[in-house]
Amino acid sequence: MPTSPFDSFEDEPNLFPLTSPLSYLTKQIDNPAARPKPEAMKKSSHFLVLMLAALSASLTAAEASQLLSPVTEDSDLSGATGIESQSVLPFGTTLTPDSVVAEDLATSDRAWIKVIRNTKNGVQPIVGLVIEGSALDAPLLTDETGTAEWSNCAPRTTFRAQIKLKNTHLTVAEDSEPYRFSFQVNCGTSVTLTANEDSPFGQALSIWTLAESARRKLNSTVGLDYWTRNLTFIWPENGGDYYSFGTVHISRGDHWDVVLHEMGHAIYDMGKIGAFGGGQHKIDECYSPALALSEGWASYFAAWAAIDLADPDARFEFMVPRRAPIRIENVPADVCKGPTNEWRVTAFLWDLIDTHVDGEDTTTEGFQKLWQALRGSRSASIGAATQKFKASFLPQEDLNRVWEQNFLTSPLQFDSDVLILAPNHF
Ligand SMILES: [Ca+2]
Ligand SMILES: [Ca+2]
Ligand SMILES: [Zn+2]
Repeated sequence: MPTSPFDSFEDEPNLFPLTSPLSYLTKQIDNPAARPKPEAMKKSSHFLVLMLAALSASLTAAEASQLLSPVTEDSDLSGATGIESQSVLPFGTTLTPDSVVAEDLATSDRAWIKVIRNTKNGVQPIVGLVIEGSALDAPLLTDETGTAEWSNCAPRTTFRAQIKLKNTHLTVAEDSEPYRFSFQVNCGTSVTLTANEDSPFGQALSIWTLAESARRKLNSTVGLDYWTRNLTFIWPENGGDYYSFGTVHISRGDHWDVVLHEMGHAIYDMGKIGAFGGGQHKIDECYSPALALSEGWASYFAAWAAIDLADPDARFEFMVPRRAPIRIENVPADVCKGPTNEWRVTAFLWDLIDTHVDGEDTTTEGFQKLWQALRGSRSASIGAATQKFKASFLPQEDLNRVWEQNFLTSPLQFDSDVLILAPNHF
């Protein structure tokens, strides 16, 4: 069994606490592969501290490569067009709905507020929006249909409703301030705010409802006790899509799979699922075991959050334009073979939880079991993660079958509970 390079951080309560010893911060910034891009540097409030720390640093490359990288570099996922097509929007943090329509209700003592987004796949409800206003005793919350009810209002009263894209766990922001919008609500009416698919309003609401829906799904599946800080999504990010120092950066809010992939990095980080490998990666190539695991797990999270487990052709839509759609139930044969490829890591994890039978895969374990097995483990590779699965819930034969089918390499071998893999597996 390989030694985890992160054993010494086992008790670190938070990956990037402001109170970290300088040496710990220093090691992160000194890792060339982990060095944030200029855009990330500008955004990071930790940067000055890190720079000061780096001045007194002297780590060997080998030492540096053993350390966690807090920065992901996902230019392959974004594609060139996704990065260059956005410029900083001129409206600040105030969003303008694409349409607002009010209709009279049959009853005069209540009002409905509905927020939706039109997409080519249908109408998407915007869930979990917090509606505030002077006429309200308590804030209202939009439900799974994007609707909130103002009940028992005094007939003919009216108020200015305000919505901020922020709750206890999430923020969607231009920089540090959350986006907001306001509109008038009259008692006795139904007001519907509609977003276009890729307008500024539509992109901001897309990020919000993707993240909030995934948060709710996590809450009902594995709980949220690891979610210890407000997770901010910065959009629009000209520097492309990446996760850096606890913050998610998004170039296109309407690209659901990339948004959820970047959120996946944050969940992986907070849940201490595995190591981060730094540097560039191309989805169809092989690289370091840690990079393949962190990228593969992030896409697996995106798939779990948004794709039907019974889908016979589970795939992403926008991710990696040069290869889109990225098919994860059936991986193309030309993708680099073996467990150091992120696409195959995603497909392997997906086969463990999906309900569609393909080839030798009949495994239908829950997301929860994989989560419990990996949570806090900071696994260094998919091989190390698979060992955890074997130890906690799945027989070796089943793992071997799914492994072989997805990585196209020989199955895992166990000898007296010690994992033995071909050299390139770690
Ligand atoms: Ca499959
Ligand atoms: Ca399966
Ligand atoms: Zn990534």
